[in-house]
Amino acid sequence: MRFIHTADLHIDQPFSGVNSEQTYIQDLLKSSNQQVLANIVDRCIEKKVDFLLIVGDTFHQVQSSIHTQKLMMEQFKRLEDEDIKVVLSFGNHDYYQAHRYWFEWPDNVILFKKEEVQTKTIQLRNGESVAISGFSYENRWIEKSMVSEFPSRNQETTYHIGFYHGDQTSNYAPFTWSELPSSYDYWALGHIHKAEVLTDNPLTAYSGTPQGHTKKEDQAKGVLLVDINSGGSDYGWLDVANIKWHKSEIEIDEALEKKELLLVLEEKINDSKYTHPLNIVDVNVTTTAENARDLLNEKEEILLFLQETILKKSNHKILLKDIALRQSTSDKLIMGFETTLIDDLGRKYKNKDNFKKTVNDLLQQPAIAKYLSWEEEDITERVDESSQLIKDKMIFKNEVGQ
Ligand SMILES: [Mn+2]
Repeated sequence: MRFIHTADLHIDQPFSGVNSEQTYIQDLLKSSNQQVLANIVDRCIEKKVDFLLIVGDTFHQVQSSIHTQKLMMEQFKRLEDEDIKVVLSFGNHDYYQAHRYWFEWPDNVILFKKEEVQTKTIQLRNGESVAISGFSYENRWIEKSMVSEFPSRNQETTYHIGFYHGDQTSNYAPFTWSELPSSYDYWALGHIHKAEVLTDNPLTAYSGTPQGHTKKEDQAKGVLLVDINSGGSDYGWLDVANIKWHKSEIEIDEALEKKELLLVLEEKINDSKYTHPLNIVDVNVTTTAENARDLLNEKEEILLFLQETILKKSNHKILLKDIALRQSTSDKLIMGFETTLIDDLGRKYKNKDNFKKTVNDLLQQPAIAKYLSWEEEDITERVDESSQLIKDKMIFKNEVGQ
């Protein structure tokens, strides 16, 4: 048998931190989630699979939009026309509530609707058969393991597949994959967005999300195409993403003239290795060049300028999301917290009483006190200046771009 395993599509989830005023980008962002489903269906047809497995969190919300539902039914209908089945369960994001749905599911779609393990059987075109055991969420959380509910391997069918949406943590049907019955032929896992094949025997895998929605999800591999027959099993990843997240590390040579800085950055970011329809790039610049400090000082403006230039020159394929600057050899302290902490402290010390209480200690020291004087209205300015001094001496967590 041959099938595609996917999970965690999170259709309608926005792409975090991507703000573009370009209409083209906005449109592409909006359509990209839905396009991924169409891409998956294309691959199912092209690879002539027997069925498509979708292990939860297809929708980002419990209440998916009518438009999205319609689109999904249309895509599944395309598979019905090709005699390809869809087996789908609901996860913690899209936990099943029957009244949410406005359309009939096409006949080729087999749903797990219950928060209990059930088994569905499919007859394959070649006469073989497969039992699929799984469950859905009917609530936001499942606090107990579902492992013990899985039946032993079906002896009547050629194959047996297990569906499990969850992980080790307490709210998501807590389990570890080593507890799952090993007599099954395949374990299709969902919930963890990072793609990972956990074991080969039986083949047990998180397909991961086929398209990342945040910069942390830059490892998305796509969907798993799996072949299992009496001779054994084989699998491979198919990339179906429209939008791909990238981290780019750029080093700037010390001798670089300021006048070349923007050009060099532009050339390095506008890289032909980005092949997806839209590539969202976070850039870490490592430099020892003194003039690179100007990048930091005028960062917002530089970012906007580069965003526009690169978007245009890459033919709308590369969207620069952010630039972080790091000095490779410097006396700066690299801090484990974000700049906002300094701002928070700043707000605290702008309070007159807090400020006075703190400087009072200094005023007790004659050697220092004679240099200290301020008007009450200067407090804000002094605190802001001090915050800036601290910021200049440190590299913060949000600046190293992790
Ligand atoms: Mn989930």
